[in-house]
Amino acid sequence: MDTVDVATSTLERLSDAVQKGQATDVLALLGVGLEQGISAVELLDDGLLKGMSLLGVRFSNNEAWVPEVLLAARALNEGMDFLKPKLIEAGVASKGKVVIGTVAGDMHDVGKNLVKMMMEGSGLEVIDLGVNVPDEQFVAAIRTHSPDVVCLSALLTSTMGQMKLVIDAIVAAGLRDSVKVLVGGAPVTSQAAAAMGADGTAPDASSAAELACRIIGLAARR
Ligand code: B1M
Repeated sequence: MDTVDVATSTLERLSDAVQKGQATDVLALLGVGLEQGISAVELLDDGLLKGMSLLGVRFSNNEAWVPEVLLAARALNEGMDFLKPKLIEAGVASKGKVVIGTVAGDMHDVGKNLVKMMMEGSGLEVIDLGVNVPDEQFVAAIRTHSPDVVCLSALLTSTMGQMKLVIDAIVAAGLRDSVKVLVGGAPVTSQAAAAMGADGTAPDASSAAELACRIIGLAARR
């Protein structure tokens, strides 16, 4: 096998291990991939995320079920944690502060974790409130941390409406002028973001990081 074939084989095995929820194999293959000279971004995009995307199609077609998807998400999150130091340059001073969370009723965290990682990679300090975060917890976090930006994530059509409730709660608390609000996740469109009163949205993790940096008035690191 030549070098390209070796890399392709590792990426395919990585995608496969994510789909099967085999966290130990995922970590081992990431180590192998790095040794083979595959970049962390490639391992993320063409291995880990490709696996979740393929499983997502099977999930949509009722060919995969919640327990399998949960295991895959756990393997994916462990893999992302492993790659984090490679994706984030060490010693970057904070250029701004972000509070991020998945809104109430929604347990999806893979995309949110990726947005967090990309933002950290852009030199932002990120306070992660986790998943299923109630409105009042976002409001309390704004009071406690005084972030520049709050990022709301939602993956379900049914929880997208919850984002507006968070923004309404921020307005009601008299904090709306002190913070920018970005929203994102698969069902969120620019029109929906504008209608709920957000300052913006981004379709993926890197553009979310760029947007946050831009909104804070910084040039996102490339
Ligand atoms: Co769920 N799920 N899920 N699920 N799940 C989806 C989202 C779904 C599209 C699958 C489908 O049926 N086709 C569907 C939603 C349909 C809809 O409402 N439109 C769905 C459903 C229905 C459900 C349940 C209701 C299923 C059930 O129980 N019957 C249930 C709901 C639970 C709940 O939240 N209350 C459920 C449960 C689960 C699991 C727990 C099993 C698991 C989540 C585990 C976890 O996250 N720890 C899960 C998963 C993994 C998925 C799929 C397969 C993959 C999601 C994912 O991780 N994608 C998903 C199908 C799919 O997406 N193809 C599906 C990878 C991730 C990197 O992408 O999250 O889109 P994503 O994030 C992107 C962008 O959206 C964006 O950047 C990220 C990176 O580029 N982004 C932001 C995200 N947040 C952002 C915030 C920003 C900016 C950008 O702020 C500024």
